[in-house]
Amino acid sequence: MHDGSLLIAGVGGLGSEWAKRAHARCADECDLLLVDADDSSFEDSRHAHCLPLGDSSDAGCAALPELASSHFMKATAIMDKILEPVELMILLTALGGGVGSGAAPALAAQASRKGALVITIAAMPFEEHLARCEIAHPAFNRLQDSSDVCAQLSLDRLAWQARSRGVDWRTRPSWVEELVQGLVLTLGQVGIINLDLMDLRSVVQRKGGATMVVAEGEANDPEGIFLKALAAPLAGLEVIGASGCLLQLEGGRQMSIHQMEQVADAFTRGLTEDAQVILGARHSDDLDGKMRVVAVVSGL
Ligand SMILES: Nc1nc2c(ncn2[C@@H]2O[C@H](COP(=O)(O)OP(=O)(O)OP(=O)(O)O)[C@@H](O)[C@H]2O)c(=O)[nH]1
Ligand SMILES: [Mg+2]
Repeated sequence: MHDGSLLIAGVGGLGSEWAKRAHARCADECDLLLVDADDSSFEDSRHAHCLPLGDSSDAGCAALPELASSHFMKATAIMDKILEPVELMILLTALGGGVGSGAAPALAAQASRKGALVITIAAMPFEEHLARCEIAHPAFNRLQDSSDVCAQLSLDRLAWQARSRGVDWRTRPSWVEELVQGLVLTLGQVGIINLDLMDLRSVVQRKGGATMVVAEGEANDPEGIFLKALAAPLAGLEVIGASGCLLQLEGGRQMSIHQMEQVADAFTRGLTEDAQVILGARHSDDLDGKMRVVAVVSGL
Protein backbone atom coordinates (compact mmCIF):
# COMPACT_ATOMS: atom_id res chain seq x y z
CA MET A 1 0.00 0.00 0.00
CA HIS A 2 2.84 2.40 -0.79
CA ASP A 3 0.84 5.33 -2.06
CA GLY A 4 2.06 7.97 0.37
CA SER A 5 -0.68 7.18 2.86
CA LEU A 6 1.76 5.98 5.54
CA LEU A 7 4.43 8.39 6.72
CA ILE A 8 7.20 8.00 9.27
CA ALA A 9 8.32 11.42 10.49
CA GLY A 10 11.45 12.11 12.53
CA VAL A 11 11.81 15.51 14.18
CA GLY A 12 15.08 16.73 15.75
CA GLY A 13 18.39 14.90 15.96
CA LEU A 14 17.37 11.79 17.83
CA GLY A 15 13.91 11.60 16.25
CA SER A 16 15.46 11.72 12.76
CA GLU A 17 17.94 9.00 13.67
CA TRP A 18 15.16 6.70 14.88
CA ALA A 19 12.95 7.51 11.92
CA LYS A 20 15.71 6.66 9.42
CA ARG A 21 16.43 3.34 11.10
CA ALA A 22 12.75 2.45 11.38
CA HIS A 23 12.10 3.40 7.77
CA ALA A 24 15.01 1.25 6.59
CA ARG A 25 13.11 -1.76 7.95
CA CYS A 26 9.95 -1.06 5.98
CA ALA A 27 10.90 1.31 3.17
CA ASP A 28 8.60 -0.46 0.71
CA GLU A 29 5.54 0.32 2.77
CA CYS A 30 5.88 3.96 3.75
CA ASP A 31 7.47 7.36 3.16
CA LEU A 32 9.96 9.18 5.35
CA LEU A 33 9.98 12.82 6.46
CA LEU A 34 12.92 14.33 8.34
CA VAL A 35 12.68 17.69 10.07
CA ASP A 36 15.77 19.21 11.68
CA ALA A 37 17.86 22.35 11.90
CA ASP A 38 21.01 20.28 11.74
CA ASP A 39 21.71 19.20 8.16
CA SER A 40 23.72 16.16 9.24
CA SER A 41 20.38 14.51 10.05
CA PHE A 42 19.67 14.35 6.32
CA GLU A 43 22.71 12.22 5.48
CA ASP A 44 21.98 8.75 4.07
CA SER A 45 18.39 9.64 3.30
CA ARG A 46 18.18 10.10 -0.43
CA HIS A 47 14.56 9.08 -0.66
CA ALA A 48 13.27 11.10 2.27
CA HIS A 49 11.36 14.35 2.33
CA CYS A 50 13.75 16.65 4.19
CA LEU A 51 12.69 19.87 5.85
CA PRO A 52 15.72 21.88 6.96
CA LEU A 53 14.82 24.45 9.61
CA GLY A 54 16.93 27.54 9.97
CA ASP A 55 20.12 28.44 8.16
CA SER A 56 22.86 25.91 7.70
CA SER A 57 25.42 27.90 9.70
CA ASP A 58 24.04 26.83 13.07
CA ALA A 59 23.44 23.22 13.98
CA GLY A 60 20.19 22.80 15.82
CA CYS A 61 17.90 25.32 17.40
CA ALA A 62 20.02 25.42 20.54
CA ALA A 63 17.25 24.25 22.80
CA LEU A 64 14.90 27.00 21.66
CA PRO A 65 11.55 25.38 20.84
CA GLU A 66 9.92 28.71 19.91
CA LEU A 67 12.59 29.32 17.27
CA ALA A 68 12.06 25.84 15.83
CA SER A 69 8.29 26.16 15.69
CA SER A 70 8.43 29.59 14.07
CA HIS A 71 10.81 28.21 11.42
CA PHE A 72 8.47 25.28 10.90
CA MET A 73 5.48 27.59 10.44
CA LYS A 74 7.22 29.18 7.46
CA ALA A 75 7.06 25.83 5.68
CA THR A 76 3.33 25.30 6.10
CA ALA A 77 2.67 25.31 2.36
CA ILE A 78 5.34 22.68 1.61
CA MET A 79 4.15 20.56 4.50
CA ASP A 80 0.59 20.75 3.24
CA LYS A 81 1.78 19.14 0.00
CA ILE A 82 3.75 16.41 1.74
CA LEU A 83 0.87 15.67 4.11
CA GLU A 84 -1.78 15.66 1.39
CA PRO A 85 -1.94 11.86 0.82
CA VAL A 86 -1.09 10.90 4.41
CA GLU A 87 -3.64 8.85 6.32
CA LEU A 88 -1.37 7.74 9.13
CA MET A 89 1.70 9.54 10.41
CA ILE A 90 4.02 7.91 12.91
CA LEU A 91 5.94 10.72 14.55
CA LEU A 92 9.21 10.07 16.37
CA THR A 93 10.92 12.70 18.44
CA ALA A 94 12.95 13.31 21.59
CA LEU A 95 11.94 16.26 23.74
CA GLY A 96 14.10 18.61 25.75
CA GLY A 97 16.04 20.24 22.91
CA GLY A 98 14.85 22.86 20.44
CA VAL A 99 13.69 21.20 17.24
CA GLY A 100 11.82 18.20 18.63
CA SER A 101 10.09 20.22 21.36
CA GLY A 102 9.16 23.07 19.03
CA ALA A 103 8.53 21.56 15.60
CA ALA A 104 7.04 18.18 16.54
CA PRO A 105 3.88 19.62 18.17
CA ALA A 106 3.44 21.93 15.17
CA LEU A 107 3.80 19.02 12.74
CA ALA A 108 1.38 16.84 14.69
CA ALA A 109 -1.17 19.65 14.75
CA GLN A 110 -0.90 20.26 11.03
CA ALA A 111 -1.18 16.56 10.12
CA SER A 112 -4.13 16.14 12.43
CA ARG A 113 -5.90 19.20 10.96
CA LYS A 114 -5.47 17.61 7.56
CA GLY A 115 -7.28 14.52 8.76
CA ALA A 116 -4.37 12.12 9.27
CA LEU A 117 -4.23 9.76 12.22
CA VAL A 118 -1.21 10.74 14.29
CA ILE A 119 0.69 8.21 16.39
CA THR A 120 3.48 9.86 18.34
CA ILE A 121 6.38 8.33 20.23
CA ALA A 122 8.08 11.04 22.26
CA ALA A 123 11.16 10.42 24.36
CA MET A 124 11.50 12.33 27.62
CA PRO A 125 14.98 13.48 28.75
CA PHE A 126 16.98 11.80 31.48
CA GLU A 127 15.42 12.85 34.75
CA GLU A 128 18.65 14.36 36.04
CA HIS A 129 18.60 16.93 33.21
CA LEU A 130 16.22 19.34 34.86
CA ALA A 131 16.44 22.14 32.31
CA ARG A 132 15.64 19.73 29.48
CA CYS A 133 12.74 18.27 31.46
CA GLU A 134 11.30 21.74 31.89
CA ILE A 135 11.26 22.17 28.13
CA ALA A 136 9.99 18.64 27.53
CA HIS A 137 6.87 18.62 29.73
CA PRO A 138 4.89 21.42 28.07
CA ALA A 139 6.02 20.12 24.67
CA PHE A 140 4.66 16.67 25.53
CA ASN A 141 1.31 18.17 26.55
CA ARG A 142 1.04 19.97 23.21
CA LEU A 143 1.97 16.79 21.35
CA GLN A 144 -0.63 14.83 23.23
CA ASP A 145 -3.31 17.37 22.31
CA SER A 146 -2.61 16.88 18.60
CA SER A 147 -1.96 13.14 18.51
CA ASP A 148 -4.42 10.26 18.47
CA VAL A 149 -1.95 8.06 20.34
CA CYS A 150 0.95 9.64 22.20
CA ALA A 151 3.36 7.25 23.89
CA GLN A 152 5.90 8.64 26.28
CA LEU A 153 9.24 6.92 26.04
CA SER A 154 11.63 7.15 28.94
CA LEU A 155 15.29 7.64 27.98
CA ASP A 156 16.21 6.49 31.47
CA ARG A 157 14.48 3.15 30.88
CA LEU A 158 15.75 2.87 27.33
CA ALA A 159 19.33 3.48 28.45
CA TRP A 160 18.98 1.17 31.43
CA GLN A 161 17.73 -1.65 29.20
CA ALA A 162 20.50 -1.07 26.67
CA ARG A 163 23.09 -1.13 29.45
CA SER A 164 21.74 -4.37 30.80
CA ARG A 165 22.24 -5.86 27.34
CA GLY A 166 25.73 -4.34 27.13
CA VAL A 167 24.94 -2.01 24.22
CA ASP A 168 24.87 1.76 23.66
CA TRP A 169 21.32 3.15 23.56
CA ARG A 170 22.24 5.72 20.91
CA THR A 171 23.62 3.41 18.28
CA ARG A 172 21.93 0.06 18.73
CA PRO A 173 18.69 -0.90 17.07
CA SER A 174 16.13 -0.14 19.65
CA TRP A 175 12.68 -0.94 20.74
CA VAL A 176 11.49 2.17 18.88
CA GLU A 177 12.30 0.72 15.47
CA GLU A 178 10.66 -2.58 16.33
CA LEU A 179 7.50 -0.82 17.37
CA VAL A 180 7.36 1.34 14.25
CA GLN A 181 8.06 -1.62 11.99
CA GLY A 182 5.32 -3.56 13.74
CA LEU A 183 2.83 -0.75 13.26
CA VAL A 184 3.70 -0.23 9.61
CA LEU A 185 3.53 -3.92 8.79
CA THR A 186 0.30 -4.23 10.75
CA LEU A 187 -1.35 -1.51 8.78
CA GLY A 188 0.41 -1.84 5.45
CA GLN A 189 0.14 -5.51 4.66
CA VAL A 190 -2.60 -7.96 4.17
CA GLY A 191 -2.65 -10.61 6.88
CA ILE A 192 -4.59 -13.72 7.80
CA ILE A 193 -7.12 -11.52 9.51
CA ASN A 194 -6.86 -8.11 7.97
CA LEU A 195 -6.68 -4.92 9.99
CA ASP A 196 -6.79 -1.50 8.52
CA LEU A 197 -6.75 2.14 9.42
CA MET A 198 -10.48 2.18 10.12
CA ASP A 199 -9.91 -0.36 12.89
CA LEU A 200 -7.10 1.72 14.33
CA ARG A 201 -9.23 4.84 14.11
CA SER A 202 -12.09 3.22 15.96
CA VAL A 203 -9.77 2.08 18.74
CA VAL A 204 -7.88 5.34 19.23
CA GLN A 205 -10.96 7.51 19.11
CA ARG A 206 -12.13 6.23 22.47
CA LYS A 207 -12.04 8.78 25.26
CA GLY A 208 -8.94 8.78 27.45
CA GLY A 209 -5.28 8.13 26.90
CA ALA A 210 -3.85 5.64 24.44
CA THR A 211 -0.54 3.90 24.24
CA MET A 212 1.06 0.94 22.55
CA VAL A 213 3.38 -1.96 23.19
CA VAL A 214 5.31 -4.44 21.14
CA ALA A 215 6.90 -7.73 22.14
CA GLU A 216 8.39 -10.82 20.60
CA GLY A 217 8.82 -14.22 22.20
CA GLU A 218 8.32 -17.96 21.98
CA ALA A 219 4.97 -18.84 20.40
CA ASN A 220 4.39 -21.37 23.18
CA ASP A 221 4.94 -18.86 25.94
CA PRO A 222 2.09 -16.30 25.85
CA GLU A 223 2.74 -15.08 29.40
CA GLY A 224 6.39 -14.48 28.57
CA ILE A 225 5.42 -12.37 25.57
CA PHE A 226 3.02 -10.35 27.70
CA LEU A 227 5.65 -9.72 30.38
CA LYS A 228 8.10 -8.57 27.73
CA ALA A 229 5.53 -6.12 26.42
CA LEU A 230 5.10 -4.67 29.90
CA ALA A 231 8.85 -4.21 30.20
CA ALA A 232 8.87 -1.74 27.29
CA PRO A 233 10.69 1.50 28.05
CA LEU A 234 7.49 3.50 28.14
CA ALA A 235 7.08 5.87 31.03
CA GLY A 236 4.18 4.99 33.32
CA LEU A 237 2.81 2.22 31.16
CA GLU A 238 -0.48 1.03 32.60
CA VAL A 239 -2.78 -0.98 30.39
CA ILE A 240 -5.05 -2.47 33.04
CA GLY A 241 -8.58 -1.18 32.68
CA ALA A 242 -8.24 -0.08 29.07
CA SER A 243 -11.47 -0.14 27.09
CA GLY A 244 -10.13 -0.54 23.57
CA CYS A 245 -7.36 -2.70 22.15
CA LEU A 246 -6.07 -3.39 18.68
CA LEU A 247 -3.93 -6.49 18.69
CA GLN A 248 -1.77 -7.60 15.80
CA LEU A 249 -0.24 -11.07 16.06
CA GLU A 250 2.52 -12.22 13.80
CA GLY A 251 3.99 -15.68 13.68
CA GLY A 252 5.66 -18.30 11.51
CA ARG A 253 3.78 -20.58 9.14
CA GLN A 254 3.19 -23.01 12.01
CA MET A 255 1.37 -20.47 14.19
CA SER A 256 -1.81 -22.17 15.36
CA ILE A 257 -5.20 -20.73 16.23
CA HIS A 258 -4.66 -22.04 19.75
CA GLN A 259 -1.41 -20.09 20.13
CA MET A 260 -3.11 -16.98 18.79
CA GLU A 261 -5.95 -17.34 21.25
CA GLN A 262 -3.60 -17.79 24.19
CA VAL A 263 -1.54 -14.73 23.39
CA ALA A 264 -4.66 -12.65 22.74
CA ASP A 265 -6.01 -13.82 26.07
CA ALA A 266 -2.83 -12.81 27.94
CA PHE A 267 -3.05 -9.33 26.43
CA THR A 268 -6.75 -8.70 26.91
CA ARG A 269 -7.31 -10.23 30.36
CA GLY A 270 -6.75 -6.90 32.14
CA LEU A 271 -9.15 -4.91 29.97
CA THR A 272 -12.59 -3.79 31.08
CA GLU A 273 -15.36 -6.32 30.54
CA ASP A 274 -17.04 -4.58 27.63
CA ALA A 275 -13.74 -3.58 26.01
CA GLN A 276 -13.59 -3.40 22.23
CA VAL A 277 -10.90 -5.78 21.00
CA ILE A 278 -9.83 -5.88 17.36
CA LEU A 279 -7.59 -8.73 16.37
CA GLY A 280 -5.37 -9.11 13.35
CA ALA A 281 -2.85 -11.79 12.42
CA ARG A 282 -0.32 -12.47 9.73
CA HIS A 283 2.41 -14.91 8.80
CA SER A 284 5.97 -13.77 8.68
CA ASP A 285 8.77 -15.98 7.42
CA ASP A 286 11.32 -14.57 9.85
CA LEU A 287 9.34 -15.82 12.85
CA ASP A 288 9.95 -19.53 13.11
CA GLY A 289 8.41 -20.77 16.36
CA LYS A 290 8.13 -17.19 17.57
CA MET A 291 5.39 -14.65 17.79
CA ARG A 292 5.42 -10.87 17.64
CA VAL A 293 2.63 -8.80 19.12
CA VAL A 294 1.80 -5.15 18.54
CA ALA A 295 -0.94 -3.79 20.77
CA VAL A 296 -2.51 -0.35 20.72
CA VAL A 297 -4.60 0.18 23.84
CA SER A 298 -6.95 3.07 24.44
CA GLY A 299 -9.58 4.40 26.79
CA LEU A 300 -7.11 4.58 29.65
N1 LIG B 1 22.32 12.37 27.71
C1 LIG B 1 22.07 12.47 26.39
N2 LIG B 1 20.82 12.83 26.04
C2 LIG B 1 20.58 12.94 24.71
C3 LIG B 1 21.56 12.67 23.72
N3 LIG B 1 21.01 12.86 22.51
C4 LIG B 1 19.74 13.23 22.75
N4 LIG B 1 19.47 13.28 24.06
C5 LIG B 1 18.18 13.60 24.66
O1 LIG B 1 17.23 13.78 23.63
C6 LIG B 1 16.69 15.07 23.67
C7 LIG B 1 16.54 15.62 22.28
O2 LIG B 1 17.80 15.64 21.62
P1 LIG B 1 17.91 16.04 20.10
O3 LIG B 1 17.00 15.18 19.30
O4 LIG B 1 19.34 16.01 19.76
O5 LIG B 1 17.40 17.55 20.14
P2 LIG B 1 16.82 18.41 18.97
O6 LIG B 1 15.36 18.25 18.92
O7 LIG B 1 17.59 18.11 17.74
O8 LIG B 1 17.03 19.91 19.48
P3 LIG B 1 18.25 20.95 19.28
O9 LIG B 1 19.43 20.18 18.85
O10 LIG B 1 18.34 21.63 20.60
O11 LIG B 1 17.78 21.87 18.24
C8 LIG B 1 17.60 15.87 24.55
O12 LIG B 1 16.87 16.81 25.27
C9 LIG B 1 18.20 14.84 25.47
O13 LIG B 1 17.34 14.66 26.56
C10 LIG B 1 22.86 12.26 24.16
O14 LIG B 1 23.78 12.01 23.39
N5 LIG B 1 23.05 12.18 25.51
MG1 LIG C 1 19.59 18.75 17.30
